[in-house]
Amino acid sequence: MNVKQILESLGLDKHPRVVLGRDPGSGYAMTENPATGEPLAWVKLDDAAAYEKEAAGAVESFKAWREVPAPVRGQVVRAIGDALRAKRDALGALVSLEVGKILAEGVGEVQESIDIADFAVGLSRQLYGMTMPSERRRHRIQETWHPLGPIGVITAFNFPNAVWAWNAMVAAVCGDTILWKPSLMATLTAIATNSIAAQVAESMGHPGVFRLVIGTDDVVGHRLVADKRVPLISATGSCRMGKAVGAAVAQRIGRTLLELGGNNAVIVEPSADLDLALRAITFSAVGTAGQRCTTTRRMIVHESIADAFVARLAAAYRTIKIGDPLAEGTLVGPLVNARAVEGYHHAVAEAIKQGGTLVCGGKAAKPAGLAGHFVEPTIIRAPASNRLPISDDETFAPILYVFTYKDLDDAIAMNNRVEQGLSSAILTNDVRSMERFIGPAGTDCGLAYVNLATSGAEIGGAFGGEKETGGGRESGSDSWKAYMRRQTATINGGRELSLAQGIRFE
Ligand code: UN1
Repeated sequence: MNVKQILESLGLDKHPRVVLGRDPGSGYAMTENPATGEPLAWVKLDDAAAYEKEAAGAVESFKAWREVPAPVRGQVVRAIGDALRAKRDALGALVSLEVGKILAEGVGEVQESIDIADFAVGLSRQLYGMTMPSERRRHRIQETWHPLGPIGVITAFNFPNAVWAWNAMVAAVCGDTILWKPSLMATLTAIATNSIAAQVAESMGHPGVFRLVIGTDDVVGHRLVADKRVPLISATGSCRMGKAVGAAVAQRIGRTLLELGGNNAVIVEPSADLDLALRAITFSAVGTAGQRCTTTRRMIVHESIADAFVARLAAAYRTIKIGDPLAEGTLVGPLVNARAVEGYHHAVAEAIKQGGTLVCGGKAAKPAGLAGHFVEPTIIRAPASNRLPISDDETFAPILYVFTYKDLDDAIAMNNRVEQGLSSAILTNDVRSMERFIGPAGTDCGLAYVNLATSGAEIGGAFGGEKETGGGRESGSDSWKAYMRRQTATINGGRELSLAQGIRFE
């Protein structure tokens, strides 16, 4: 599909807030094709009044939606899943076009949204509460999970479809309405995605459940975060952004669900299947051009195998095809914009200044005919001291820092040394090492992988991390509880008043 076909297949060429081919001036944001550096479209921004209209609308729609039985809400989500299935390839291509991930990953991302829709359909019949025995005769206690309210969902550019779905599909079956503020770098994907969900819901008699607010932080972001009508803000992005959002929402005693930066490491043991390790680490380190929160950024490899393994990894890196994300055979597309390329160059220069050795990569890439934001996947070895301060930062680019270890405890300490706590992995065939790594004194991250690398979670588990990653859990397992309010009801089925704790009040 070419650009025109992709936009047309999703109705974006006719969408009232999208302008193609000319800059309409102020009040619009340009979204760029990162592979060419050229504008794709201009998207109308919401002003304060437009925000207010959507926020007030989300409150109104919530009043009706919360009383729709959860399994019926599940049927709406089922139909949205089907609509996403029907549009999967087109939406996946749009994701590739707008944020530069390769087509297989763009389509994979929409598949992730379909998967969470399926999960949410089942969940709609399983919003279980507990009952517990009362200490009083003929009394009983039950917990019920009720819809929470309009949910603010703030998403980053790198998963412009799936991270919305993790939140929106689950929140919708929980009876919440969704106010989505997407990244300004991925507005077309957001418009296409939200339109699909909103149209399906509306056609089934439930207008206004899925809403989109597009705007700058000053106009839309700050309003959403400060909005007392929005009891939960679920935000994905940098640790810096999350600290600001967390503080602002805490000011009004609102709830947050934060999924922030990662600085994910893999430990490679001498016992590991190194062929498997090579493929797993390459995918996690260079996939999505290093722009996943789960990207492998650090490799901690046993000193006895380090030289040979790094050489093999570098040889694999040199064969990676960098280029048009929509073209078959490409494994690495562009970074999202020119600023990301600056961040890459800065990190590479700092690492070298700090005593790191460039093993491969380190430069901008220039695939034929494309003037976009391409860089070479890069491996940098830390000095023997294992000190490389730049590796403490999350640079959203395909840079892998290599450290060595002698003793597994030291490797685990290195894994845990950073401020972030999202994902981690060990490649080993030694059960004791595995158990140590995933045990209570092992990795401190929310996600732990064995004989896989750090990216590519399935939707069924709870996704998120500790420390500066924010502590939130999204997607599967019991993450749904974040989107509901718990009521503990005590019911007296008898004729007597008896007080808890045996208190007599006569
Ligand atoms: C993200 O980068 O914000 O585990 C999410 C993964 C994907 C999700 C990444 N399923 O890599």
